[in-house]
Amino acid sequence: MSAILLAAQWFQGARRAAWLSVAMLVCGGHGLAQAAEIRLAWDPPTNNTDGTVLTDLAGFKLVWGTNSGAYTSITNVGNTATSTVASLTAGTTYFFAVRAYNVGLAESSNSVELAWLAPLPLDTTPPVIQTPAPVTLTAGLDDKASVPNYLTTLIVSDDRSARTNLLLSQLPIAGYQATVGATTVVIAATDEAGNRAQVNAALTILKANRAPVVDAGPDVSFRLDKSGTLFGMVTDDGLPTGASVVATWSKLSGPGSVTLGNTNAPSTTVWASVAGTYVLQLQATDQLLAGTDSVMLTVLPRALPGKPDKVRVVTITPSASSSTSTTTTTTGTLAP
Ligand SMILES: [Ca+2]
Ligand SMILES: [Ca+2]
Repeated sequence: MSAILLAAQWFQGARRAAWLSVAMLVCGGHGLAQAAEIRLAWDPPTNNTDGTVLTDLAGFKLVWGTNSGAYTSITNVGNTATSTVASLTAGTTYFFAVRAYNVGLAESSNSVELAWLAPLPLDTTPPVIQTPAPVTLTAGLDDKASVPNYLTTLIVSDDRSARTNLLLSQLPIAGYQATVGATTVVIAATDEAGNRAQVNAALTILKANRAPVVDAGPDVSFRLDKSGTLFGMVTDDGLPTGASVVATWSKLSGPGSVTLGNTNAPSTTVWASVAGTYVLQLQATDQLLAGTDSVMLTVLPRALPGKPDKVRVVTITPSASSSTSTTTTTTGTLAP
């Protein structure tokens, strides 16, 4: 509320003009949303323009408009020095003046003009935030992922405050390393009047796919005429979801060919075509990533029968042509 002193030039009939002070009391209100009203008051004149005492004051007329000096509205308020103008548009500047008239309906000139900006109602409406679409990220091998910055693309508005004047925030903040699982990101906006709104954005962080873990088992040794057993092992994290893990044996090096009972079974029987040292690789893939390990085969020569003891004479039968009988002992070795 404020009191403003105005000066008005006062005319009445042929009497001399006189200056008088007019007090205009201003009170802005806003009983309705986006509407305002003003209560005006002024000091009645006491003299005519010629300096004589004003004795036949009959009333006042209040004029106003939205352009200075161009009054489009007028109200005869009668012989009272106050008036209220309602239903003014909030946020609009109005210009008011008042003039007096006497019983002869002679009017003074307008008082000094009063400019008044109809105040807007208090802002009690918080900003409106559009909830961001759910976001799904894949974690790194540390099972963490960086929280995105939601604020740069946030769709938010307010009835009064410009977007650039809104105070925006998000928690966890952008760049925070969130762990695998579901995370709720709270996004808030506060307007210039302090009204706050918030929404929850859904952030899902998926565990990273890891390659199958492959163990080709202990080195194997067997003879050529026998078989060996590979004790490989494959494990996987089950990702990608639904993908089957396929294991495959292959020969990396070795002098001959290798035959496996099942080339896709981590544990299986193995034969070799020739003796020697072989390196076999077991690889397993989950369709996206693969793991490998190798095992050494030592294929020993075929086992041979042990050689007989030395030859010895058991009996000697004289030949028909021989006339004498002789006893001898002979030794030898069998070829391996
Ligand atoms: Ca607001
Ligand atoms: Ca995997």
